[in-house]
Amino acid sequence: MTDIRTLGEFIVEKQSDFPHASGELSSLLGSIKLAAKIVNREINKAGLVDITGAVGENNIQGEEQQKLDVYANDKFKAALEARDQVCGIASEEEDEAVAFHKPLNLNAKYVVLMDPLDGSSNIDVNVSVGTIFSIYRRVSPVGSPPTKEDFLQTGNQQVAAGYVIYGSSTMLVYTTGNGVHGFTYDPSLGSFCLSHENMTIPQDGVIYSINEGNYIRFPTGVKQYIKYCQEAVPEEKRPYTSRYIGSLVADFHRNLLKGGIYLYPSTASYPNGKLRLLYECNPMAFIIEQAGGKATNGFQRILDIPPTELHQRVPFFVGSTNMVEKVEGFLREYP
Ligand code: AHM
Ligand code: MG
Repeated sequence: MTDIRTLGEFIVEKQSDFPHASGELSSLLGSIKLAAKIVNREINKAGLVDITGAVGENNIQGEEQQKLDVYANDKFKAALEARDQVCGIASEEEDEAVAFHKPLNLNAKYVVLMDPLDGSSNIDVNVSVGTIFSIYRRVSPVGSPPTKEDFLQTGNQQVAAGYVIYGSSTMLVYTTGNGVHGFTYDPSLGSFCLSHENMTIPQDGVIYSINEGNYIRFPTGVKQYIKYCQEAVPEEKRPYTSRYIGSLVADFHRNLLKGGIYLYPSTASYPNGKLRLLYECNPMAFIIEQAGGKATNGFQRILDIPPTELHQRVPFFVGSTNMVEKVEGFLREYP
């Protein structure tokens, strides 16, 4: 047997990285791991829905079949409530933050913000989707329900963040502020196994990821950057390669491994960009910075933007440091 290290073992091993670690954060990550396995199992069966009963119909137990994003939301929420380390959650699938009311939850130190199934429109066509999560220590007193201030913390206060990619294989990638580590799911073992320790993103890359269908209403600086990407300058490896899956987690994961930039600027339909600061941009920004990359709204570090509302959107530029700085330069030049 080779030296397989499971996610559970790795988390325990790394627990000493935290001052005053008491195992609560490890247990919390354990609930995320469990929910990810349950969601993974369901996503793998997604193509069978037409055979076993379409969404909106009743299954054999008389329960209504749920859309997978609602299913994922319910599973993550239930797993987080069950282990008593979390006093409440906020989710892209919920209008308001959800407080957990059991006495043990009221005494818990953490809140979790999540996008339970990002890119869910891709499921019907068998394209990768993901879960994104972000963990904060509450600022309200323990023993009481969480408050708005617990959820509206600035990204630089995150204690952990990560994502699960349900792709050709399923992976969980996370950071607690001591590097970024990736684990690949082995279905035969039922375990996430350490496959990518200390992930780092190359400072430069040749991949740019953006929905160019929105080009006409992009800010001029972004248009100029796209032109720059497309120019033929062989000694600078340009033209770059365009790759856009339309699943943030999948586009981000590829760029993290290979080097590249993901851009979602303001568009005609989304004047503030489409992606949500709390559920998508902050966790991905924490991960990319820990991997040596950069994340901004074009002008300001994502992790320093004070949130004003739960479902707030921001323009998002994330990836290899030199590429993000290049687009920032164009945005400054063409305001
Ligand atoms: P969602 O949270 O509603 O799934 O939307 C987020 C997704 C991202 O995964 C993806 O990068 C982006 O929306 C794609 O948007 P578009 O189709 O406008 O390019
Ligand atoms: Mg999303």
